[in-house]
Amino acid sequence: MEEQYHPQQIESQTQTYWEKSHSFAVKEDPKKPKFYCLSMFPYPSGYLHVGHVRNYTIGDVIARFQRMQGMNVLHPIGWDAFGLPAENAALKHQVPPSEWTYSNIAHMRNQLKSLGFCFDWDREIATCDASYYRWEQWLFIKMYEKGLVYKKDSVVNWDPVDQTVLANEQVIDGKGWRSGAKVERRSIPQWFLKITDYAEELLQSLDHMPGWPEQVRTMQRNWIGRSEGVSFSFKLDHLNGDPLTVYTTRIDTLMGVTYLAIAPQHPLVNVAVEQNPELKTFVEACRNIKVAEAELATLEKEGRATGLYAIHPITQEKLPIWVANYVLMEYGSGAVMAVPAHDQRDYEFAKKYQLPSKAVIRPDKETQPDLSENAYLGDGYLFNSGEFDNLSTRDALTKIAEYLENKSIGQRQVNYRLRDWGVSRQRYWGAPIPMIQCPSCGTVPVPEKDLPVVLPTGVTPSGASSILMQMPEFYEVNCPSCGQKARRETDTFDTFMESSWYYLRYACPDQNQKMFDERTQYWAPVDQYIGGIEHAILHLLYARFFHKVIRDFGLVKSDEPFTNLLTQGMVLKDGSKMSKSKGNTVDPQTLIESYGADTVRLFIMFAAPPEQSLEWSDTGVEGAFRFLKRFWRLCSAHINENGLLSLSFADVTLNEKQKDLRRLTHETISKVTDDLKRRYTFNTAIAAMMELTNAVAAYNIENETDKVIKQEAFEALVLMLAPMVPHISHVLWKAFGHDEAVLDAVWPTIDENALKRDQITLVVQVNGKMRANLSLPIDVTKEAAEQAALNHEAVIRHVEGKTIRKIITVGQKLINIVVG
Ligand code: ANZ
Ligand code: ZN
Repeated sequence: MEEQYHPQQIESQTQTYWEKSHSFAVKEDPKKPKFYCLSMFPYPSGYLHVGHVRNYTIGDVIARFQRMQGMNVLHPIGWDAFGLPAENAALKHQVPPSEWTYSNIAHMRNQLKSLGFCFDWDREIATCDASYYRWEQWLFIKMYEKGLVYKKDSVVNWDPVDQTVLANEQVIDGKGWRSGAKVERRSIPQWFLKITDYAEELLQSLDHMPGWPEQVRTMQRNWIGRSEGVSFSFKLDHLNGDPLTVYTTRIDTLMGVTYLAIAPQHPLVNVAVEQNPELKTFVEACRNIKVAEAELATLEKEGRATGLYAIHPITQEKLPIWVANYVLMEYGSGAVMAVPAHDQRDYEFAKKYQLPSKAVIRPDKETQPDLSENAYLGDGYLFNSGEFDNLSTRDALTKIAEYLENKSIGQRQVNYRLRDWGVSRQRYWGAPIPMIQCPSCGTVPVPEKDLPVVLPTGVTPSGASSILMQMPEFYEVNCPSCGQKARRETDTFDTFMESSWYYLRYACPDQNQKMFDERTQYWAPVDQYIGGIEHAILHLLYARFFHKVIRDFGLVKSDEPFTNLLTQGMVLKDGSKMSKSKGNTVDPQTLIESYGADTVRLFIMFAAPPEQSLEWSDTGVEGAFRFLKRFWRLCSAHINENGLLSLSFADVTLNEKQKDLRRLTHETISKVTDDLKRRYTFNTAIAAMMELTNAVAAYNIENETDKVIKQEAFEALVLMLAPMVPHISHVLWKAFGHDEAVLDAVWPTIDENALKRDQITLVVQVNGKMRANLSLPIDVTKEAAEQAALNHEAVIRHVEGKTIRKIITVGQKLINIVVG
């Protein structure tokens, strides 16, 4: 056989074989255990980047390994094909977004194939196909009927020059990306999904997801942000309007309230503004700035007195009401009871505007809280609190809540930081929202028989705003209910909608009568999901939400979509993230062309464990290439020199050298199996295989049995390398005389007999310094081992003339002789 390694030839030959034999197609088989392995699908931007290659290589290795373990493996791929970049590219190059998208898909599909990924291409989906999004529209209508969908006014970024709504990423320094005009905030009606109905379950399930990294679960917990508190009201002084409701998690500080703060959008502000033009200016300025929750703590606190007062429910004291920029309208009731002594934001605000502060919690019953620099946030005991004095903060939380509940002033309440999911986008390149607005009937969902609402393709945008709004042939419809002239919704879905259920559709992509069928029951849930940490919150939370909704519609049985989650680390170059703007990207295509896909795959899996960041290294790539070249040469030389032998050891007695190589072979199988199955430390698996390769290379053949033993090691290596470097393994496996393809071969089994040792290696130290290595029978006694150590000439030299004070023996590993 050929002695030189020719990756291009090997890879194209192997890929042709896979294609012809339809090797990656998978069928449901109830007799076989299933394994669903999924890497997050890509956005078809045009070219694969190294991050993609890492993502799909990890998934491919797991899928191939599980297949060799006898599992029925589903390993699909598709395209997250809607989204803004297609519209931007369309504007720039004057091509329809659909054309741009599908030609990118065609190119990237070839790139994926050239990397040898074992995707079942029969199941490929593109979310911009009407055959895909029709079921999303169907589900949305089902959710609408169930009360999980509603319409509400919500703020968008409005570009006054381009007369269009901008996505957040199109707003640069507060200005429109194309027009440069100052972006305004406008409130327009938009569709929302009631994810908050599932907040509690989404939170609770996190406790029962051992296959997810703790870090991701924590991020999701924080995002859901459950808090337990009290909601209660303050009567207003001299005003007979509604009382002012606040939400607090620290009702124990009730007696320390010195003012109230309300959000600039709070309805009560409108009352105050009427008499106060200066206040009006302030409030309007605040309303033009969107404050993200993360900024609240560091935000420069601003506020104005409203001139209104409220009455403290217990002391009946008059408290001023302020408008403050650090209070969010969207959380709790949009109003807070301010306690400068015990809340840091209130502390800073009170300091700035010289509002009074009253301490009511002290660390113990003698010490005053230190308020010189910061609020006192800790636990302790109440004081200055009348009948509640001396209660611990813990007890006070219950006692005061009960007090307010008994007087019907307030009630305990659970709040979530999680907001409902706004899914409307004023964009063209997305799935149309299947709704119709009729002047007489109001909102009417598109009837099921009229689905899908197909997005018109083949059109090229001429300006920044959505083409749909300029297409009467799209939006002029008759009301499905009364037949009158009505208007179709021109907003499209947030693209997170498509990625929230695609993993279920891979099970039955050709089903055109319903969303899912019994094949979905067979494959769901995903056993192993792989993707970037940047999706830790939104994508994964939305998919979990959809899964539970779909379960409640009776379409799947499991409670969660992804049993195990692996979040892959970033690919870095010279210590920083690869990016076009930094000019430090690596093009996978060039690497494949010069080294072959197997080298790229091997380097990526060897350079770092999957969850850590991977530092790109050209010498590392070279090293991977050299290893494959050498491995090929060793295998071909072995076959050319020795021919093929049958691997049988039944009636031969092995010598020590032979036993050693067999032991190493089977120890390596054991280690690699564990690394690939349980630990996902592919790098250490590869290191172990490289060590075994070195041992085989150094092994001299002296008789027929040596040949067999060497071949056993080679064949085990070919099988174990197959998930990582499937092309070279495919060809070598055939060369070792096997009829079946390596991807269908059975993973090597461990021969327990080969692992047994009849010798141990003992390290002998004198005063902690290594002096000798002893090879002794495994059943040697402690005394005999110590005697053998003392008899060793190197030991004698260091012990001579000295007194032996102590001999310390550590298992069958080490003997330390202490002399003085
Ligand atoms: C009084 C108080 C005293 C508070 C104290 C804290 C410490 P979590 O735990 O995140 O739910 N808050 C309530 N609604 C708010 C809003 N719309 N915008 C900004 N802040 C708001 O936070 C609840 C706490 O955040 C509440 O408890 C309230 O301040 C504030 F020593 O009430 B606290
Ligand atoms: Zn109607």
